[in-house]
Amino acid sequence: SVSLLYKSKKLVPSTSKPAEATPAPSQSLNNRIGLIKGDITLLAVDAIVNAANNSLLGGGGVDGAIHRAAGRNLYLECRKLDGCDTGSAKITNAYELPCKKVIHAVGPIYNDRDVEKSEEDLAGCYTTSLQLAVENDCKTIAFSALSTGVYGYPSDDAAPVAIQAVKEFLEGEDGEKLEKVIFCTFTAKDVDAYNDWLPKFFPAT
Ligand code: AR6
Repeated sequence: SVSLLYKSKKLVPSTSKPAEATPAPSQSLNNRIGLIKGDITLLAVDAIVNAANNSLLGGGGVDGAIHRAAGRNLYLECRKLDGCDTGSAKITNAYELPCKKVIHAVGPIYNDRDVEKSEEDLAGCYTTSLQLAVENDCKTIAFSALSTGVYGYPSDDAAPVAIQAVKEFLEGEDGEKLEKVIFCTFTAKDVDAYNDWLPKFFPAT
């Protein structure tokens, strides 16, 4: 099952303002961020973001789960993509998954001697994925916690990089084209990290 963990307190506009008033950007942003815990392969959003590797040919963790649930046609499409650079992403169809598209992002293998490069590559995954979503008319997108499994990125360091990149995108030129960005966590350490960091970037005023 998939449980909803984070929901902005401000779901409806304050009655103290006229109904036609445009909500402040920071206020409307809150309603467009979600946190859940569960299996990303079950989500019927427009796009889910896979934690892939440079080959894009599958692997363990969430990548394995996505390929198993999507079926062999996903593998066959991925074979045509010629891999993907670290810090970037490519998009495919979703086949037997309930979502419409799969975005395969290649997070960095965490390097504690070059944290800046790890941060840059991780942020690049989120920004590229959001851009691909917009270009493909995907309005709802769910991210797995990229790099925080096999690739060793500490959850408490990865979460603020992910949240900051998403916030910047939502505030940017194409941000309004996205209705909902969901962080899909799977383990307690990631749930804890997002519960700590989300209110700092998206305060529920
Ligand atoms: N739904 C959502 N999240 C999941 C699921 C799931 N079904 N299964 C695991 N996670 P990882 P990485 C979480 O290791 O660190 C693969 O072999 C997991 O708890 O899947 O980016 C690839 O092919 C963790 O928080 O990806 C690459 O070679 C998060 O997904 C390599 O691992 C990411 O963990 C990528 O490593």
